[in-house]
Amino acid sequence: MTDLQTIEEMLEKCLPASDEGYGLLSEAMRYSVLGGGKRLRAIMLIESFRLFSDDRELEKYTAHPFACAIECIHGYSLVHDDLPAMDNDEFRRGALTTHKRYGHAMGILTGDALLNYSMEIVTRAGEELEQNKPDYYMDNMRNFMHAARILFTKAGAFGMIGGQVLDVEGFGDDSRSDREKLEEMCELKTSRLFQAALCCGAVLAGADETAVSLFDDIGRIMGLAFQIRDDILDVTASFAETGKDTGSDAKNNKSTFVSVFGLDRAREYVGELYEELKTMLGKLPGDKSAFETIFDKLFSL
Ligand code: GRG
Repeated sequence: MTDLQTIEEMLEKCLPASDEGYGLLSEAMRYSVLGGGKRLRAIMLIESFRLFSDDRELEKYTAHPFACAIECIHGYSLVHDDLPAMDNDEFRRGALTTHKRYGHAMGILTGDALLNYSMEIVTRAGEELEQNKPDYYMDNMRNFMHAARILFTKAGAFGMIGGQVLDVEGFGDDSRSDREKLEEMCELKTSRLFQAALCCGAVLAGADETAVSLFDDIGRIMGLAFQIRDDILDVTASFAETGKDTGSDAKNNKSTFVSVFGLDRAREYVGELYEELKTMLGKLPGDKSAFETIFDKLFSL
């Protein structure tokens, strides 16, 4: 499996140097992205690429920059999610949240900069592919553009940001059950980025539509299981285990899978989704051990 060290080095190299640019912005960008994190999305993007291609040169020019870009997007979403206008959290990854460390305005600007930087990384990678590997460029540009669209759409207004709007603003006049509403929000807010990671990797490697669509389903279920697990940890785990403020959902009066289902049923539900994920993985080709390890670690509660 892609090791954490490799991802850290890639991110380290790809982010602007601390003393570059204006004020403390580059330093705050590095603080927000490099300060720990499981790198799940980057690892899954690269692993889904490897399931369909063993071309390490193509991986370097396409999957690696996309992996950095998705971690920047994930980093920005956490920075903004922690802001006083949203969850108002003080700790993340065992350290002060970005706005607590650099101030509210810089929290907003750092998130903005990271989102924009993700697009800089992807577009720069496209140019580098054209300049350094013109034959690869001709063969792979279509997949590259398709992956870029997937990434930015899944993270956007009709994806992750849309989910955050539902989280912050609620559902208005909507007669569906709490469970249906919660699942819709979670599929947008949490699943979309996992789907982006899995689908981008597969598309960049030239996987066919059936495989990409299966990965889309896997990402959807994974996000659901991940969010339920996060809701469970919010009431059961300590700061030492999560590195962030626990009890945050109750503090913000949020409807969660634990408040809707109760703790036992929420745990059971994660187990059911975990089984579903393993069955879906079985339908993909090749060595899926990296995904099996990730799912075991996350979901065998
Ligand atoms: C602000 C537009 C905008 C979106 C925010 C991601 C998100 C949407 C909100 C985070 C809320 C939250 C805590 C959801 C639970 C799932 C989640 C994304 C947890 C954090 O992801 P990890 O555990 O983080 O992969 P690390 O630190 O390991 O990178």
